[in-house]
Amino acid sequence: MDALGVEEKPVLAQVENGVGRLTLNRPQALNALTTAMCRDMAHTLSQWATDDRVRYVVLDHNGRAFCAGGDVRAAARSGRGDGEAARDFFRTEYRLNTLIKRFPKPFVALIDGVTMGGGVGISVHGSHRVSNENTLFAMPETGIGLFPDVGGGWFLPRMTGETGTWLALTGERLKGADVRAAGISTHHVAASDLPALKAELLAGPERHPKSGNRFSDSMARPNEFIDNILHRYDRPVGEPSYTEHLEAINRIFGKATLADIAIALKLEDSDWAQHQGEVLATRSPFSMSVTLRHLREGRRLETFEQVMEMEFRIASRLCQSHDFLEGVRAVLEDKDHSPHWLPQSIGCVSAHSVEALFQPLPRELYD
Ligand code: QUE
Repeated sequence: MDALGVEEKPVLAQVENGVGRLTLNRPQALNALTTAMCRDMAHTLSQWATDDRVRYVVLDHNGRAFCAGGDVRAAARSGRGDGEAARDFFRTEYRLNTLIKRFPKPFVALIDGVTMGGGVGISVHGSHRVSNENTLFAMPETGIGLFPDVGGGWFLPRMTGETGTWLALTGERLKGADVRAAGISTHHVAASDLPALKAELLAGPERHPKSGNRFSDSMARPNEFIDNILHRYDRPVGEPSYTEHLEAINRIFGKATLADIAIALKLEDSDWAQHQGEVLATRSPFSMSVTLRHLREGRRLETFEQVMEMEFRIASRLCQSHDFLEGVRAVLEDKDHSPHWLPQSIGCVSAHSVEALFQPLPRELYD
């Protein structure tokens, strides 16, 4: 509600100057995505896909965070019951991720600030992602008993070497230029340049005075128009700050099983590896086992849609699982940050219980 008691829309949509602008507008919840927000954005984007007034889309946000994730508290509330609302959320969110992946026009996400989980899913699949020094990326789901969804099964195993496996299992955060160096963003700009960049993107192309309302030649190729703007603001980034660990990341996180990865971290003679091992020890063993299997399968699958179907099978079941409900309780509700995972250790996760999440769902759960 604003000062006058008027309900604020959680997503703002407008078309101006040939540009479709979506603005995440739930700043008090760090723009965490609700089912209604995902449905709203999906509805708007599917119209803009064929609307000639829209040459490209710009996604930005109000408040300090771009998007902290999905409304997982609501999903857990549903998961404590029949899980129907949680499945409705994941179904809607994944359809939005797919729409963005398949969007037929340029899609520019300005990932300024916290961009985690669900926030990654509405940006990383777009054609253009613009980071700055305030961008903070993570897929932190194994810390709440979930798994890196929203197309994590697609983009994580397609990152250099085993970088994606490392980020997915540990939930490690990437900051600023590292987001660009890792290929999560396509362009990296100075935060102080963002207002001017945004103004140029939203001003769209000049219109030809003689052709009335028709767009100028530059707008016949919106990709060139956008690339030209972004190129002028783009700042070079060097090697990622974790370059010195890449050899160990590829060697250790490339192991066949989670137990092998955990043991290899323990045996490695470096403070960095010891720290990674300590981080893994705080994450859900079941979630990490599911995540590793999910990324290996996602690397093999040929289409984004196949990955999203796999993710829906997993999420539909995981939303009612012990570790998810416990993770949300410990991290987001009680905030004691001491979840009691079941099973407690990596060695006790049964392959059968992991496998069960990947099995086809009864037909009626898809729609
Ligand atoms: C893992 C997650 C999420 C998370 C923390 C995790 C997530 C999410 C939020 C979040 C944070 C602040 C909010 C909010 C949600 O935190 O998905 O509404 O105000 O949305 O460790 O996956």
